[in-house]
Amino acid sequence: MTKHVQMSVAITVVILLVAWPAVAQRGFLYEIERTVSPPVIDGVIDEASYPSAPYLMTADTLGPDGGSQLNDTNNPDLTATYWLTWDDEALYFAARVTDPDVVYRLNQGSPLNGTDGVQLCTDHLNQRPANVETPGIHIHDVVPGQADDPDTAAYWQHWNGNPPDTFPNAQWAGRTTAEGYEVELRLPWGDFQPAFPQAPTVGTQMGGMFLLMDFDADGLIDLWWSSGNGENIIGTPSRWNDFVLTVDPDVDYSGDGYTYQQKVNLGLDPFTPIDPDASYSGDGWTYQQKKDLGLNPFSADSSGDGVPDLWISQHFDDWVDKALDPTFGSTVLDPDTGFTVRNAYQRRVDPNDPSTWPDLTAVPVSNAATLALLVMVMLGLSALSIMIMLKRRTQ
Ligand SMILES: [Ca+2]
Ligand SMILES: [Ca+2]
Ligand SMILES: [Ca+2]
Repeated sequence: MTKHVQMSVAITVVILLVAWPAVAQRGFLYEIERTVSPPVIDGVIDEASYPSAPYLMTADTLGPDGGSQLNDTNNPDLTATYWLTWDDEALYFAARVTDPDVVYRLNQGSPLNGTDGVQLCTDHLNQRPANVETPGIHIHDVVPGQADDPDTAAYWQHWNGNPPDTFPNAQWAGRTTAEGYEVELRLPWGDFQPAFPQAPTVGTQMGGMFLLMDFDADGLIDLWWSSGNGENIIGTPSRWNDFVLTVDPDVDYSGDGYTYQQKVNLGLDPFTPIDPDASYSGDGWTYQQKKDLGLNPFSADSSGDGVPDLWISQHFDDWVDKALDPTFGSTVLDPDTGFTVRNAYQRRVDPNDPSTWPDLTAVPVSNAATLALLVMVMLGLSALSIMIMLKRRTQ
């Protein structure tokens, strides 16, 4: 165990023993909403790609938007606003902290615990182990640094339960602000170790937690807030919170004008754009061809009247209006018999050539066959009766 981890676990144990009796209780559910475009990791949280409703920790809030205050504080203005989002490539984390007394790297040997900063804890395989040193348990420490001092530029330090170290492609950035600091972190899914058995998708569940550390010039920790249920649970991943990957069903994630829910309802991948040269209607016309005609590019029967667009186009002039008319299939072609356009399609006859139309008033073949069978049965029964009568006479 490295020094800073030993210190982290030691603080955890002390806090648990002294102030917070162990409560075998999980934390809160944090929904991680998918982003349409990846955030720019530059230390400035100004992009619309972050979900509009971040999670907030203040001294007065508890619950999914709050946290657990683990030390007394003389810093009542301290708040932390957290954003988490995701796409096919990565998990993104950002935090905006209001802290009027920002200090960094008080303890160079233990940067995870000796500086103002935020931590994101991840149990990406949702293993829920009791031991923080279990492989797959990761703690990410993000510190904003000081813009006027290149030696204390923004940094990120990662600890995981089972070396060798992971996340070779992580990106991070931070900066101080008039109110405190902001940090951003990008963690590619491919860097998580052990690897995901399959790429994370909507509904993927993980364990996770946020942590906010606050120091001032005396170097002693003033506040350690976690998003848990009233205790510092960093050393016990089984008590971390629930993270779940979600989407907004009303958002267009593929940039083709269709929302997530519309794509799902059509049976299409909501994250893959429509290909205008592909056919989605089953009638051979491409998406763009049907779209240009004003027809439904996802159906062979735009009007839903049982008569396909293609068949109408083969038999009628001004056919697009007819293909869009939901009453067109009920149009009567022969007033004497009630023969309709839909009847013509169903029998595959020419709607413009009455000589091809069947006589709907004739007894259907199936009925004639039933009648013939009945007659044969009756004849058979009659013959049987006659034979029985003849037999009785001869006795
Ligand atoms: Ca940014
Ligand atoms: Ca501080
Ligand atoms: Ca139709």
